[in-house]
Amino acid sequence: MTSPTNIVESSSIKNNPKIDQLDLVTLSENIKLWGKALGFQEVGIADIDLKQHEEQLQQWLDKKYHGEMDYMEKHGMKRARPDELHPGTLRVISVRMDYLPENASFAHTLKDKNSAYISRYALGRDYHKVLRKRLKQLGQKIEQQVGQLGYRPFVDSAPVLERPLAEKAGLGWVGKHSLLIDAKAGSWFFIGELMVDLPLPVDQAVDNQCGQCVACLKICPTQAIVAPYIVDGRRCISYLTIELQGAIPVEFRKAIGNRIYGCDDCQLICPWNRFANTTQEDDYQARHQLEKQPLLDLFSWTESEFLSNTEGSPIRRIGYQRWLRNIAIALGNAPSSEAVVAALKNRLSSCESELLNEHIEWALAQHKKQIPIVNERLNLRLIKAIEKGLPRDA
Ligand code: B12
Ligand code: SF4
Ligand code: SF4
Repeated sequence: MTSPTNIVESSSIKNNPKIDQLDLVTLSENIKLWGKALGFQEVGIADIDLKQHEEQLQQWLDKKYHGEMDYMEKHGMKRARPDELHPGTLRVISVRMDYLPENASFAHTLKDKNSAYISRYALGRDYHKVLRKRLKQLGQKIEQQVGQLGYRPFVDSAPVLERPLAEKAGLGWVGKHSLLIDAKAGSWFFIGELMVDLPLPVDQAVDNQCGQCVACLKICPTQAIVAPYIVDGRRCISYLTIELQGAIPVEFRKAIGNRIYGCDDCQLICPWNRFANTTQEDDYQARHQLEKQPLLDLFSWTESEFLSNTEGSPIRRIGYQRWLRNIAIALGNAPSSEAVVAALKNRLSSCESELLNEHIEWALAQHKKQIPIVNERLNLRLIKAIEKGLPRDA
């Protein structure tokens, strides 16, 4: 995988005595070993040339696919230029960390409309913290070997194009759902990067293996994958339930079903996830049985219960009102029962916020009109596919 060419290309580096004394091939092999010892399942190295992505990134922004995620355009083309983000960067070390918990209960929870479906990446500890800490440790380890090192860890929050970088580093290919896939591990993993000022040998990208498949485009409940490799963020349930601050557009509420935080459908239908391993990290195991909690139980949490039960979890950042907003939609999509209607009315009477009340009124109207969930046939198709293809996790 490693190409020993490309080792020293800039004159400032060539004249650097620190570099002359280093065996960069051995160092890169060691970096991969240290990364794996730190709990990363894969480690690869890429150069920082993302020019070919700049136009597509700009088109994506011009179409406003980022919606309210202002940070996406704020950094402009810096996102595609790691050396502008962290001056001196020559290589990006990309890492992968698997997060699929034991007993993912995908089909079980998607089927039971009285239960809440939470994206499986969000059931345990916030991954930003886990990855950043380990990446920092990797940076320190490299620094011990080479003396002074310029490095900076990035995980998600930073405005860098993580998937194109990971693809370059040989960690997998970007699938038509826009996520990175590894042929042996599927896509249930996070990625992170360590930018370094060392001219390490780079890895080679792997071939895209999506072929003629379009399963993810077809299964998406809100048609957010508007073309192969292009996701309109504003339509994605992950954006609607996690990123969007205000009201969730009515046109998407039925299709959201019981997904109260994120969505996994495009990954669940992907044939490459049949080969995925469960995580080795205790931190990503579900807390408080969040993989299958009844909606009514979650809706009854007080704000202090919400804060204590989501401590250290990525869920916490949406805050209590948006948490209730999302559950109200799922309750609007749940089978009608006295208990559901009573819980909604009870919250309405406490008048917590205009945002929440409007969603509760919408939910109550669904029970009055007995409006069925749109895309339910799609959902049943997905459940069948999970039960057949992912029996261990169903
Ligand atoms: C913003 C964001 C979102 C947004 C927008 C999603 C999106 N597809 O862009 C929302 C909130 C919707 C989202 C949802 C999710 N996200 Co998110 N998200 C990000 C974030 C912060 C930035 C992504 C980004 O840059 N988008 C902008 C577009 C322009 O970039 P892009 O899709 O990579 O586009 C490039 C290519 O597609 C290509 N391209 C564009 N057009 C075309 C056309 C052709 C023909 C070709 C070949 C290529 C091509 O060029 C583009 C520019 O380079 C990254 C972390 C990061 N910093 O990278 C995490 C990240 C992508 N998310 C992640 C996850 C886990 C998710 C969810 C699965 C969470 C969930 N379960 O709910 C969903 C999946 C939804 C989906 N199908 O994408 C992981 C993905 C891990 C993996 N295996 O790939 C990341 C990498 C976070 C991490 N550090 O692990 N996310
Ligand atoms: S996460 Fe869900 S809503 Fe978003 S693109 Fe994938 S299937 Fe569609
Ligand atoms: S479902 Fe099919 S098209 Fe979509 S990412 Fe997976 S292999 Fe590619």
